[in-house]
Amino acid sequence: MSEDKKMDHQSVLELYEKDPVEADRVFLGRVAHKDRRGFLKGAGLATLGGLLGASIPFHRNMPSGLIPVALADENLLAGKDGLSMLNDRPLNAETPPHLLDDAITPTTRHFIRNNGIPPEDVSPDNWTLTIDGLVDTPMELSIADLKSKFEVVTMALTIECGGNGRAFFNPPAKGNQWTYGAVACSNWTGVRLKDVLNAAGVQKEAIYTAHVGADDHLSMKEGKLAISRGMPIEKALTDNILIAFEQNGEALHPHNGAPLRLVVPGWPGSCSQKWLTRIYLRDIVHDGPKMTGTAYRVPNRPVEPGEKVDKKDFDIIERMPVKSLITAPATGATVAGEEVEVRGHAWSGDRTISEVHVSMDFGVTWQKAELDAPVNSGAWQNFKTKVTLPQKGYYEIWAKAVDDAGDAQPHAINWNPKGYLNNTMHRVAVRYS
Ligand SMILES: Nc1nc2c(c(=O)[nH]1)N[C@H]1C(S)=C(S)[C@@H](COP(=O)(O)O)O[C@H]1N2
Ligand SMILES: [Mo]
Repeated sequence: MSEDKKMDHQSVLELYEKDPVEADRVFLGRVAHKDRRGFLKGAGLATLGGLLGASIPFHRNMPSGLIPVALADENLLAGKDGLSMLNDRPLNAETPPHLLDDAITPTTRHFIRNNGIPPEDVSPDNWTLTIDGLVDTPMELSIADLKSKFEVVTMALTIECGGNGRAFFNPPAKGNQWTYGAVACSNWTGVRLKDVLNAAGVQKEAIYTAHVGADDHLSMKEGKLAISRGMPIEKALTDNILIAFEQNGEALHPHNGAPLRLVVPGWPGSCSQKWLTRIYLRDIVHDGPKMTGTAYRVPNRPVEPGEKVDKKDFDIIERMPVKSLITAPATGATVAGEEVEVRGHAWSGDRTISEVHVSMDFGVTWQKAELDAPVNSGAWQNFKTKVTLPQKGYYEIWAKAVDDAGDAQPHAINWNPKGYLNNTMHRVAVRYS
């Protein structure tokens, strides 16, 4: 924030002098590719004028944080609809719950969680995926190879960021302050990871996958990865993990990993490597960026809110916990009649949801909602019910999902230092007037 303030008083040229990468971000709405980093530098105003198709008589008045409206189609959230931006570098944006009402999340409403800077050239024709490490036959596959050599399947798969709900941690946890909307269930078309790994021949020493994407680290240092996570080989060989090249019947959105990504439903979103270029098999637990330390890990024992926990007491997060989201009514809604339809989705890691209960009296009484079966394994389940509000006034609608192992959503956050796995019940405010 204070940095932004300082920059307001610099001219365009000064900003390019001092920090060309930041200047690109400010003026182009993104960071230019490494070969063209700071490309307005030197040419400066003339180039900016060129982009705008005119000189800028009042350029001295332009606050440097101002993106010229004429460049607005370079908008960071182009192709997205109604998302709220939590951070612009790296780009992180979540979707308000009422915009997640569809059974299948439209691409325009699929959240964005970037750890680094997305690649610029995402043409599907030049893309290759390398499968190597502890496999019998290392492979380099184009997207056309994937389509022709393996069965192509379409599945609805839920991706939820491990940090969804972090905003409600007390004491707060550092990181993106996701509220509810770092979750989505798009239709993904691709090939099964399992089929590709089996074709390469999984060697018996292989215990873990390692995923590599083409995005740059925030530092833009050549070869430095923003994130590289993996999963146990048994998980990687399950049926519902896709190497996807289509999202809702079209090319992937550039921020959702175009042209190729992993989709690992039920586990932290970070397993679902975007801009996927390589998967290698290892005989150790993968130790790439954001696999080690306390990243995507929680204490292996109950801790008190605010407690300092030794690194060695953290375990890697595997399946995500049971959770639900109320997508209608929108919180803050005013309803005219006593009968209100409540809708939403529920999901639980690798399990299925067996029941969703809804309350409108602060959890004293509950009614069972109608619950759909998942359209396939890895998809969230839709629920709906009608509640009857006894008289005019303020109500809270709560939802509580229960999974097939009997786990239910808690009231209180299971606090952990990094702010992961908040699966507390969703509450929405409704006024009947
Ligand atoms: N290459 C790459 N893959 C990535 C990430 C990333 O920063 N780079 N972010 C991960 C995280 S933390 C999440 S939650 C999901 C989010 O997927 P989405 O942005 O398509 O919603 O992508 C994962 N895959
Ligand atoms: Mo994430």
